[in-house]
Amino acid sequence: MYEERNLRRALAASVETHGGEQAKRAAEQIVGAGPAAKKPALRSAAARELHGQGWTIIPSAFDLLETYRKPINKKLSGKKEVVFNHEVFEAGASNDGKRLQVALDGDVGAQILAVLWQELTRADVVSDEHNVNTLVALLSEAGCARQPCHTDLDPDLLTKCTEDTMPLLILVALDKDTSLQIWPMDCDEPFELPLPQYSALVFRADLRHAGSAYERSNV
Ligand SMILES: O=C(O)CCC(=O)C(=O)O
Repeated sequence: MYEERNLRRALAASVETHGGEQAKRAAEQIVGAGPAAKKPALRSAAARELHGQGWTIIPSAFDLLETYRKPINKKLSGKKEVVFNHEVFEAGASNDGKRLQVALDGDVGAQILAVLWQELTRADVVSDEHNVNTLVALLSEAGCARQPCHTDLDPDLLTKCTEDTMPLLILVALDKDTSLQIWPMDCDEPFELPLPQYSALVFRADLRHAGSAYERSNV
């Protein structure tokens, strides 16, 4: 069991260039989008920031996800998967076992993905090549260490990606005091990027980052 008052909840989702048709259809119903009309290349201020520095924040767009806290909490009180969390990023390295995740699938997952897609579309950071899929809730238990620096996909496999086809990751902070460690391009040192409650961090799959250390149990 996790102490309700000590939980911070976040959602992480991936935006990839394949899969996720169900969520996209659900999203299309919400936003009323018809059959895909080819959009011009991404050019909103948020999209320019995303591809210029590697990330952008969509502020306070996700307070309506509060509605889904009950089912998310229920999932988090069940069986969870351990996420890598060792000091050295290598197979078999020790892991404190305090960074955990659970897949958010089924109807609730599809509904949340639809909300995400709607906001990503509104912010104009996704292209017709993107689909949103693979939704997880992340939980860091008290004393969870910082993750090692990593990218979620191998950057060597992404060199041919355009802004329209670059896979993206989204981290939604459902509680206060969430952050992510970020290594901007060409920087050896990370900085801690605070994520305001209900904001979403959208970042490119080639951005180096790490989950923050947390003193108290949180997501
Ligand atoms: O736990 C977090 O805040 C981020 C996790 C993460 O970046 C990852 O597992 O790839």
